[in-house]
Amino acid sequence: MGFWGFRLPAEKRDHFIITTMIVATAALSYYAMATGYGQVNVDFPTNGLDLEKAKVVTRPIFYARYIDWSITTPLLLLDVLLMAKLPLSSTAWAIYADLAMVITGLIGGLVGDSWRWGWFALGCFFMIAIFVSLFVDGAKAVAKRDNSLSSFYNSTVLGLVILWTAYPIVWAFGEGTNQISSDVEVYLYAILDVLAKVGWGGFILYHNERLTASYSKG
Ligand code: RET
Repeated sequence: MGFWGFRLPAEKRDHFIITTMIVATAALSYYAMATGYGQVNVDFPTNGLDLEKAKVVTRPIFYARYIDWSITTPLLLLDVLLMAKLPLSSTAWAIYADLAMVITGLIGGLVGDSWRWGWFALGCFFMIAIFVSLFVDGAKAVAKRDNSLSSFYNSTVLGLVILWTAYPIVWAFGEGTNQISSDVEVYLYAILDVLAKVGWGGFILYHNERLTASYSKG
């Protein structure tokens, strides 16, 4: 994909370069996980804060995934933020909230006791903050900048919201409560990653001409 991108004139390359970086990062992270790296075993009680008394379960936490997300999710956001061309402060806020969401999720996964739910709640707060920036500020900015792009922008943001919301659900049943095994969790995240990176990113690339034509307008 990246190679096609380099054959395009510079002003049409943005989404290709972003998607190449996303897919390359995912490949590195899956390579690490497939070869047994990028994971730690965490002991956590399934029924309370007290590690001494509770039933303790050991579960692998794939921290490589969070390193992957901390690089790829800001890039995915950039795909839509490019359309909105928000002021730098709003773009920086969305990216900050995104990193905070991933890092609080990682800490939550590593914390052994029920305090992990505090980290999870913070992660959800940041995810909602991103959605608000995209749906409220971003949507207004696109409508003002190039109204003909509005419905495309809104559907890509809606797709993002639906796909991203599935991640904390998998987290809650997997890392959070151990209701689903680590193997099933690996499959579910893999499906979501393919949809969010290749499916969603590919949809944006498919519309690259139209998007870059709009950017050159201002
Ligand atoms: C965590 C747990 C803490 C609360 C929330 C989470 C959200 C994660 C998301 C991940 C998205 C990843 C993508 C990867 C694709 O390449 C960290 C699971 C809200 C939204 C889109």
